[in-house]
Amino acid sequence: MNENLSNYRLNELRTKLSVRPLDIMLVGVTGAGKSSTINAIVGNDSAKVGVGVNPETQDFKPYYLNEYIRFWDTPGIGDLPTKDEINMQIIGSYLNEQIDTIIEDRVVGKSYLIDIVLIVIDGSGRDLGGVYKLLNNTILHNIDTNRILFVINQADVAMKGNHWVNGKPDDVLSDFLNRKTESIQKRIENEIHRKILRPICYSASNEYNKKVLIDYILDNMCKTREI
Ligand SMILES: Nc1nc2c(ncn2[C@@H]2O[C@H](COP(=O)(O)OP(=O)(O)OP(=O)(O)O)[C@@H](O)[C@H]2O)c(=O)[nH]1
Ligand SMILES: [Mg+2]
Repeated sequence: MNENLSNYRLNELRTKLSVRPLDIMLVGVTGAGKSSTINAIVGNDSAKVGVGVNPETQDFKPYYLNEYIRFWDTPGIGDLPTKDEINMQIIGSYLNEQIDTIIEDRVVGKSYLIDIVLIVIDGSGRDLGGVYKLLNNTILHNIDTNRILFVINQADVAMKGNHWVNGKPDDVLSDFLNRKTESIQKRIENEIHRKILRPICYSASNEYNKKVLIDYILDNMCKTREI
């Protein structure tokens, strides 16, 4: 529990990432567990976690895992429609923000601030309406599909807490999670008319599969950042 990940794959990051940190923005509906995910990875309680589905995070804030990886926490969608509109506009402007690329103190060009959008889905529910809203209203207009990743949190309560044994899913829950992942992938592909990578499942509050989550992010950002 609470394994420190700040040195995880560090040599690889050090040799391959010559410029600024990888920036990963977590988005999703309120209560999906974006802030909990950041806390599980970054390893302390720096991102404030809400109670149940009450909206908690109100602003856009960066959290460093180490000097090479930075996560951005964002407010969840599904609160007030007017607030959702504003937050989706802000997400769009972050995705379009370009910053100087600096190598050895020299500006060598411009690149997007946000490298990857991580869409955090609550694995305990079925409703993908908030995810579709985010995709259709802002994400798809502002970033290439190959820089969007989908992940499923709250694996522990996917079957209402049943079949979660000793900090991991038993065979019944594993099978359920596999089918759920496949179904979420297909539903999203139908909605956006594009192929997506098969999502992975984890549990932020149980720290289950958090290395799988980091691997998933690092292994799939190779196209843009050559990891
Ligand atoms: N059982 C379970 N609960 C979780 C998990 N991840 C988060 N939660 C709980 O879900 C609730 C919401 O978590 P947050 O991390 O605040 O969710 P958020 O997506 O940041 O929410 P907003 O900031 O409102 O957008 C809290 O009560 C968490 O403890 C998980 O993996 N399993
Ligand atoms: Mg939050």
